[in-house]
Amino acid sequence: MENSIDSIKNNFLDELNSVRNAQDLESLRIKHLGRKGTIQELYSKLKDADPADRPGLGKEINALRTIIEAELNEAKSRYAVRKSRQKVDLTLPGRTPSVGRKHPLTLVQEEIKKYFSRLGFSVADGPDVETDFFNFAALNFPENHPARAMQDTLFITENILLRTHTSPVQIRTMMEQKPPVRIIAPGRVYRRDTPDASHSPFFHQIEGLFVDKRVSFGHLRAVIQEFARYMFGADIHVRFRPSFFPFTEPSMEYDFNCIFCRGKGCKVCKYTGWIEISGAGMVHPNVFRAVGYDPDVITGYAFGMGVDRIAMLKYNIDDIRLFFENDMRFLSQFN
Ligand code: 2NL
Repeated sequence: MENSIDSIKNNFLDELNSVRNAQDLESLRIKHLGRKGTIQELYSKLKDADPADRPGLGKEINALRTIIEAELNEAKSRYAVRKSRQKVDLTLPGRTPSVGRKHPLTLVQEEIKKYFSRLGFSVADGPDVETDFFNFAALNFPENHPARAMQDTLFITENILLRTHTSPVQIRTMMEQKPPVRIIAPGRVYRRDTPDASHSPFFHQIEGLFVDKRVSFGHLRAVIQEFARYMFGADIHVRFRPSFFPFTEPSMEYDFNCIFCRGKGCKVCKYTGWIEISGAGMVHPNVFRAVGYDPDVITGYAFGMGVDRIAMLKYNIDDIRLFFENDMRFLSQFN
């Protein structure tokens, strides 16, 4: 009995050495650990042994079984690694990495920035969370004036709010720099609005500001007119309408020829031939006072434009919410 335990062990180790694949290994396992395997056979022979020797022999058989199990397991894991390596087919074409793209709003924002940087404007930046002073008071919104209600502000505290326009960036810049100032302020702005196809509680604006001596309304008109041509084509005309903002005087709103019907009248422009873009005007003297400029010497124009709105026109998109849902089927169409 003792002899057969030893010879089974030696046989097993020899056989293990000549295992070449998973099949060999499995046959070896069945041969020794299977229901009719050598280990089971040893256990059944145990009852023929001298009762005095049985406990010792039992221990030896258990020890052998443990060794066989451990060796087989180790060989199996070694073999599994080899198997998975063999599976790599180096002739297969690689997986195409999915390349990121710019968001349509980023593309349009970059295009607008390019136009203004050619005219000498630099880009200014500021916080989304603002105070009443920078968002309202410095822009000549009187306290408790209905003009504040026009803005549908999202307040954080009585004094802290989410900016409703990027004008605070211009206020901060003017307080830090002396004229001339020639900047655009692109960024996200917030309003208390229920989302629908044309409203979102946040959207994107680019405001421009040019401050120097002897800046005129004519300069402003020319810059906007040229912008329309740059963005939508040489045949686009601009219409200026009188309007009111607390921070500009005089103030105007401006429309572009409908880019779909070129002014003839269609569904998009509601058969008017015009599409509203945004507002502009000459900086109000009270705004200059708030930032410490002398309104008797310093003049300036300012304008706003909605990036989302321009992107919707450019790409013929009829729902602003598409910009914020991050659906790859939508976003992957822009390059
Ligand atoms: C609009 C379009 C506008 C301005 C923004 C501005 C900024 C400063 C001073 C004066 Cl610091 N104006 N920005 C001017 C006119 C229009 O945005 O429709 N806003 C309600």
